[in-house]
Amino acid sequence: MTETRDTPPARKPRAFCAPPSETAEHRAGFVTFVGRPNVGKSTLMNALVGEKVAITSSKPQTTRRAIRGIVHRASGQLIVVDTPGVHRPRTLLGERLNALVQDTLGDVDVIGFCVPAGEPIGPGDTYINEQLDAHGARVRKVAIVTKTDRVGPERVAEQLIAVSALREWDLVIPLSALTGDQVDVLADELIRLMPVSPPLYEAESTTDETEEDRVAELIREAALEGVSDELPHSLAVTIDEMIEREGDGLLQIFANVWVERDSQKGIIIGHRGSRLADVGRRARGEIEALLGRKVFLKLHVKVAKEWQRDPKQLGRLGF
Ligand SMILES: Nc1nc2c(ncn2[C@@H]2O[C@H](COP(=O)(O)OP(=O)(O)OP(=O)(O)O)[C@@H](O)[C@H]2O)c(=O)[nH]1
Ligand SMILES: [Mg+2]
Repeated sequence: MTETRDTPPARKPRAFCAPPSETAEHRAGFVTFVGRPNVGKSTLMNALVGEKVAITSSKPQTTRRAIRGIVHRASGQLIVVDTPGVHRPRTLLGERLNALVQDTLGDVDVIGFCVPAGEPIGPGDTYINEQLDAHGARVRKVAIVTKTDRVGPERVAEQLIAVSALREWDLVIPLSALTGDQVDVLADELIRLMPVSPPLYEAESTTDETEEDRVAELIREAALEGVSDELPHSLAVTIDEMIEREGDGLLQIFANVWVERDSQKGIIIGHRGSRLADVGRRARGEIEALLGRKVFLKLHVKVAKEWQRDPKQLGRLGF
């Protein structure tokens, strides 16, 4: 028997659950967002997932790993792979981050090329666009004009025309991850481009990042705020231990904030430790929100000389 719209309102609504039928055509697959640093890739992934899976900041090179965020919709599932911004590498770390992006591009169903609405398309963007040629028609290509809330409709239209001239895209879409405008439209369109497939992740999961990695990233995000020049690039965070205190069960987190030079250590710590205390306070708030419990956070600032250029130290820091 089919249900009609005349169903009496008194009747208890059924929980929505897509029946496993052949006509349902549940789709699932991988999409990666690529683009220059700072164009809003991680903010967009978080908006799609509905949770802060990746840290974001106004500093370039915020993302340093391929981070997966899972988007669940009735019609399908998207596994978003957020990647580091592609840039001209100046260090071994930079080279490795660019190589990571290249590797990721070969592994996905859809590539989402991101350009901000307010900045003209430049050599950095055209370089990345050319890299997409290596991935044939099997990989769908979508252009995403980000940060539309920052400009007027005329500028958005200009950018849509400019990006459309780069290649024949499967989709060109303007959106704002900040206001959420068009984010759901993108999710629906991306699902339509995915292969028919059962869900690849369980319904509750939003990422496969470990708790420890997420905690380290939240500390790095807090440390990034307010620093400038080379310092954002020089920061790395590792976790020594996350352990419950006997008695009250308080979660104790012991973490290291790495910098590359002694002078940077002083900046991070600040006058009488004031800056580090502030970083710790902000990070702890975010970590408690993520884990849903009280934590004690102890940060140590350490120097790993020129770690961005040193293969051994890069390995130790997880790159
Ligand atoms: N106004 C506005 N700002 C945005 C939007 N999306 C991102 N931003 C801001 O742009 C900055 C960079 O955002 P991210 O998401 O970290 O950029 P990214 O492309 O992941 O950067 P990398 O990881 O360094 O490559 C942050 O300050 C964000 O708050 C948006 O839709 N509107
Ligand atoms: Mg990012």
